[in-house]
Amino acid sequence: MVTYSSFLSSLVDIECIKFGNFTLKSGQQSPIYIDLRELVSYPNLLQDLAILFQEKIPNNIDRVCGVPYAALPMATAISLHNHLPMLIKRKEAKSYGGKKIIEGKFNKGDKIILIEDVITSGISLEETIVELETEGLVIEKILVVLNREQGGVEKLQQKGYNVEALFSMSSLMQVLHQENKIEENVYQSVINFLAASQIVSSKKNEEHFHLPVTHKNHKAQQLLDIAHAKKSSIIASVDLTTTQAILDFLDKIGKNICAAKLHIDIVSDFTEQFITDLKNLSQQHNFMLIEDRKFADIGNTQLLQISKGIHHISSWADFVTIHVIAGEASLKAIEDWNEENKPALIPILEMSSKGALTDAHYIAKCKEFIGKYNCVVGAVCQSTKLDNPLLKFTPGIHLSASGDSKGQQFNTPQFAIEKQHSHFLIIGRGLYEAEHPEIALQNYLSAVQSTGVFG
Ligand code: 5BU
Repeated sequence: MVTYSSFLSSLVDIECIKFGNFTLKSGQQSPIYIDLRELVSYPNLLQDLAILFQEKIPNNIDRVCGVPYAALPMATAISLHNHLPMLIKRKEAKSYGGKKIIEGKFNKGDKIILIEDVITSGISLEETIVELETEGLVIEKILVVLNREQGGVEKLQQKGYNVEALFSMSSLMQVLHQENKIEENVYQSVINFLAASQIVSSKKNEEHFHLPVTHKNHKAQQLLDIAHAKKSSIIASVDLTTTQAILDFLDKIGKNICAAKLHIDIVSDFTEQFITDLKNLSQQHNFMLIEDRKFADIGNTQLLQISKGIHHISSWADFVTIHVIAGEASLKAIEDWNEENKPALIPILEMSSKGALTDAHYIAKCKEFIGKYNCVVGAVCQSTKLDNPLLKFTPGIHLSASGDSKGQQFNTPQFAIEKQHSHFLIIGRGLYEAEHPEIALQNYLSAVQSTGVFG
């Protein structure tokens, strides 16, 4: 059975990925060279690629379209594997016989999946998209083998296209490193090279929105310190229901997140030992703990809910979420609570779900008082702007889905950071439902870091 890492290892074996000293088209010197055109000579690997892509193909697709040359055999493999009719987008229109730009049968309005080998700045894909749309085709999704992390994916996503890459340069390097496919010094030189080229490409953009460095609340300060140290403002929402599944998942991704958010009341086999294990893991991988309990009662009951019961949340959670529907006094009760290591509060101002009742009036009323309390570090919201020093936590983040069938609405990490100025991104199913959460996390991290939020 093909896996992401076995596929990448094969790409190194057949020298589609090479390490050394190469001069790129731009004249730049690079320690890594990737050319996926050679794949055409390896039918087994093309078949593997089709298998890896299979889960990323939506159900409603009418045609698969390949762009010459590297993506042609890939699109063919996908077409055969999924019994999807294929189209070819010519490089230049034929100069005879009707100047056709697309080969193959299609109808206007057909939904297509566009296959590309590599995306860099996205310019050539943009040109292709215009040509296909002019022919009346609807680009439902764009699948790319490699995201070179030079802004192309983000640019197309901002234009509303659903783009997904199998690998990014960073995730690819991480996998090869973990698989011992490359020497440590080669790994380091490529990582340095990638970091430098990302800085160059991000500097081409205008002013960035930055994650603050300091905060008056010590828990918020700790969260910011971790985020900057790891260059990750990602909070994993671990909505898994058994203790082992939660611990296993966090052990895999813990080193690249700044916090884990739990719903402790969905854990079916909760034990005291779980809290011990969770805390140990959070120390081992240096991430903080958020309980998304969404308290919504009078002050006195909330204090009991936070500190008592089998979950005794205040003994382990660094932060808890809270609705301030019960009014300012319910918040003040927690501020006045004389408990040294009480969790900091993240009030919910605006929910991500369709038809949420958190309207502008409600949000404005909440904003009138939440900033007064030292125990409040920020708020959960979507497009609502928050005043300094409140930190913005945004759930409803996914790289490839726009929502679910139960009301959730997703935005991309780039949208949340660049357009909504979110400080921390809360990601659930995008990570824990991924076949390889570590690789998925790398893709989310690349998207976050490409915004320049870390300066
Ligand atoms: P998802 O799998 O990425 O959709 O998970 C999102 C998580 O964030 C999940 O635990 C929700 O309960 C939580 N959430 C949310 O999605 N939207 C909100 O407005 C709030 C919390 Br508040």
